[in-house]
Amino acid sequence: MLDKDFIYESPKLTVEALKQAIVSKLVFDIGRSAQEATTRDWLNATVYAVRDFVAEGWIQTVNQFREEKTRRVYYLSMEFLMGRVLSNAMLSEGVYDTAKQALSELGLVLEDILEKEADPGLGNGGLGRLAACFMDSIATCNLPGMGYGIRYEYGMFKQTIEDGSQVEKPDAWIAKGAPWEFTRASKRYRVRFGGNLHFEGEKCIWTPSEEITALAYDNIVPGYETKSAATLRLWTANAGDIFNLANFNKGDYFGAIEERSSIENVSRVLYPDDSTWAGRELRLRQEYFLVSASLQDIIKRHKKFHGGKIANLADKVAIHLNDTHPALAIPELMHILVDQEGISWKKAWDMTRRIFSYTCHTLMSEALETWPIELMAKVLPRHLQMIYEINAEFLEYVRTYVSADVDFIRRVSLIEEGNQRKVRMGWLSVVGSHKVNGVAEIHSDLMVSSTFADFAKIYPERFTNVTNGVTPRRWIGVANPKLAALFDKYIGTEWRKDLSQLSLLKPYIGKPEIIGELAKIKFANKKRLARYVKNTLDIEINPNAIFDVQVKRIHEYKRQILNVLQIISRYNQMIANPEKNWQSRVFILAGKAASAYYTAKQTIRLINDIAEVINNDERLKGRLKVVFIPNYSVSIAEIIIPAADISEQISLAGTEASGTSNMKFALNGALTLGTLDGANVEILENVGEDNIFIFGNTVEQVEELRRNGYSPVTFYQQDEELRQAVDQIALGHFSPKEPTRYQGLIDSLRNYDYYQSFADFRSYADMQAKVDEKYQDQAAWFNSTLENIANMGFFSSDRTILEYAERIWKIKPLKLEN
Ligand code: B1N
Repeated sequence: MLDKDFIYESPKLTVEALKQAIVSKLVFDIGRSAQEATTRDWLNATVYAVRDFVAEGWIQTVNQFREEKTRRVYYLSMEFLMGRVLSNAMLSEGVYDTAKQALSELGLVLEDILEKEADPGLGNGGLGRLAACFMDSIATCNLPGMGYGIRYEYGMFKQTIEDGSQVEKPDAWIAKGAPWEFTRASKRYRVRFGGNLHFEGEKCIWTPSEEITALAYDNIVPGYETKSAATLRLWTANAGDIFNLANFNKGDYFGAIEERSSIENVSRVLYPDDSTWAGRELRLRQEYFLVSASLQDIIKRHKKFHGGKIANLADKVAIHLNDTHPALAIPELMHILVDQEGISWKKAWDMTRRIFSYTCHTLMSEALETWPIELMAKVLPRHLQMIYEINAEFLEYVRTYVSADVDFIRRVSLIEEGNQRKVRMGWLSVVGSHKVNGVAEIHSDLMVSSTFADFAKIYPERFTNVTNGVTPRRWIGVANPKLAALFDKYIGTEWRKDLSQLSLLKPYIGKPEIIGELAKIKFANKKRLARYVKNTLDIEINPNAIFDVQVKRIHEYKRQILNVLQIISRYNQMIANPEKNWQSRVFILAGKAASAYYTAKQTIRLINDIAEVINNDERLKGRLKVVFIPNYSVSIAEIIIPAADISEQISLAGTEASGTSNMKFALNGALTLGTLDGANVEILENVGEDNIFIFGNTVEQVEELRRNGYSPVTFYQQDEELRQAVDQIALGHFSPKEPTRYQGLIDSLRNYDYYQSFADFRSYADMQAKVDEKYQDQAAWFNSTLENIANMGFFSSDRTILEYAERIWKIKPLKLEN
C-alpha cells in the first residue's frame, strides 16, 4: 500500500533512460522486437514513453484540484481540433532533444516518426481550433478546468483534389490506434431520448423510449513547463447490452441489432459545416449526447467532492458553452435540478444562470441554430417542456420590466413563430447565462447592435468581449522552431508562457543583425514549404517570390473569390506588359468546403482551373504561380503559416467574427493584407498602420451600400481590370473544355455579389501593388515583420483564457505543489 501522501518523483530523464523506456514499451506494450518494428510501432512506443512522463504531473494536478475543492470550469464544445500531440508534449516536458538523441541512438529519425502521427480532425475550423488553444492555455496557466467533447470516429473528412474538384474521403483516425487516450471503463452514463411525458400534480415525469451508453476517453493536455496538465474528456456512444426489448420480444432479432448500430451513430461523424448549420436530427442527438453525459459526470464529481451536496453547485462549478451547440445543457441542468434533485424552480433557475456562460462566434444568420418544435418534441420532450416554462417566465419578466410591445415580445421569444415553430438556441443561451461574449471587439459591438440588440436592452450588463488568442507553444514553438530559437537568443525563453514579453524585441527594431536573421529564417521556412509543395503536387515554387497565403475554410463571406479576381487581373497585366520588372509571387490557397456547399466547391475548382492555366503559361517565366494545397489541417497549417510573407484576411467587414489564423500569421512574421474586420482591427491597433496593409469598405460603408441597393454591375462596368477578369471566367478562359462551368457563379456575382467583392476589388488590387513596392526594400519589409512580432503579445490564448477566468468564470490559477 502506498502512503497517501506519497508523491512520485520521476528521475531526471536521461537519453539512456528514455531509450530504455521506448524499447521496453515496444516489447511489452506493443509486442514487437526492435528488428521487426515499423515506424508506426516506434511512434507508438515513443508516445507511450512520453505519455508516462506527462501522466505523472496530470495525476498530481487532478488530485490537487480534488483536495482543494476549488471552483472549476467545464468547457463544453462539439469540436476540439487538437492537432498532433507528440512534438508539443515533448516540448512541454522539455524532453524534445533527449528524445531526438535517444531515437537517433536507436537508429531512428525523430522527424520521420513525428510525421506518422495521426492528426485528429475533431473540428471544422476556427471554433474547434480555438477550443484546442484554450485547453493548452488552461493547462499551462494551471487553471482548474476540463474540456468535454465527442470522440467522433470519423473526424473532418480528408480532402483530395481530383480533376480540380474537391473529393471527400472518410478520415478513420482511430483505426490507426489512438495511443494518447485513456479509456475510462468505469465512466459510463446513460443518455436517454424520446418517449413521453405525464404529470403527477405539479411534477413532470419523463419516460424516455431510447437509451445509449456514453463511454469516456481521456486525453491529457500537458501544460508548458509545469507539472500541471488538463483533461479533455471525449464521449463515445455505445449501445452496450441495451437493445430494444420490444423488438426482441417480437422476435425481431435483426431490428434489435439494427437499432444498436443506429444508436452508435451518435458519435460516428463530425458534421463538416463551419459557420453554417445543418438542422438534422442526428446533430440534435449529438448535441444532447455531449450535454447529458457531461452534466452527469460534472454533477457526480461535484457530489463526490462535496459530501453529496448539490446546493453549492453554482459556487463550485462554471460551465461554458462554446457557441449554442451545447445549449441544451441549460434545460438539461434544470431537468436534473428540478426533476431529479427536487430543487424549487426558482432556486434551480438562479443556480443555472450563475453556472452558465456562452460565447457567440458568428453573426451570420445561416449559422444560428433553431430546432423545429416537432423534432424537439420527438427527441427531447422534457427539454422542450422546460424551454416552454423558461420562455413563459422570461416573457413575463420582459413584459413587466422592459417592454409590453407585442412586436418586441415576439422578437425575443425563445420560440420563433411562423409556418414551422422553432426553438431559438441563441436566445436560450443568452437567457440561461450570466455572461455572453463575442470574440473580437468589432464583433462584440455588432453583436449588441444587431443579433442581440433586443437582449442588450433587457440585460445590458450581460454582454462583453473577450478577444480570441492562439497558443504560442504550438504556433511558434512547434511550427517554427527556428523563430523560437531566435526569440530565445534575444529575449530569453519566458515568452512561451508570457507572450507580452515579445515587446522586449522592440529595441532591436531597425537593427540589421536581427533583421538579417529574420529574413534567413523566413527563407528557410519558405524552402520547407516549397519542398512540401514539390513532393505533394509536383509544382516548383520559388522561395524568393512573395508567398501570399489565404488558408481557411472556403466560404463566400471569406471571399476567396476576391483573391481569385485579383490574381487573374495580375496575370492579365503581366501578359500585357511582359517587360515590366514584375515582383515574383506565389499565391497559396488551401481550405475545405462543406460537402453540400456548392458555391464553395466551385470556388475550389476555379482556383485549380486558374492555377492550371497560369502555372503553364511560359510567358510569365515562373514569376506567377498559384497553388491549392489539399487537405488543409492543423499539421499542414504548421508548415504553411511560418512560410508566409502575406497573410490574406479579406472577409467583408462585419462578417468574420474574429479569425485566428490572422494572429498565427502575424506572430510568424507575415504582414497582414486585410479588411477592417474581426481581429484584424485589433492587430492594426497593435502593430500600427505602417506595418499592415488595410483596404476595403468599413462596416458602416458596407451597410450603407446595402441600404442604398448595392449594384455590383456598376463596379463591374467602371473597372476595366475587374471586368476583364470576370468576363474571362464567364467565357471559359480557364475552363476551355467546359466554357459555361462558372456561368452560375459569375451570374450571381454580377447580379447580387452579396459579400461585395466587386466593391472592394479596386482598393484590394491597389493595395497589392503597395505590397510589391514594399517588398522591394527588404530591410523595410523585415523591419515591419519585426514590428508585427514585437507587438503581437496581446494575442496569446493565455491572455484570453485568463480574461475568461477572471471576468466570467471566477476561477483562479492553482499554486502547484512541487
Ligand atoms: O469561430 C472562430 C472565429 O475566429 C471565426 O471568425 C468564426 O468564423 C468561427 C457552426 C461555427 N463561428 N461559427 C463557427 C463552426 C461550426 C458550426 O457547426 C458555426 N465557427 C466560427 C473562433 O472564435
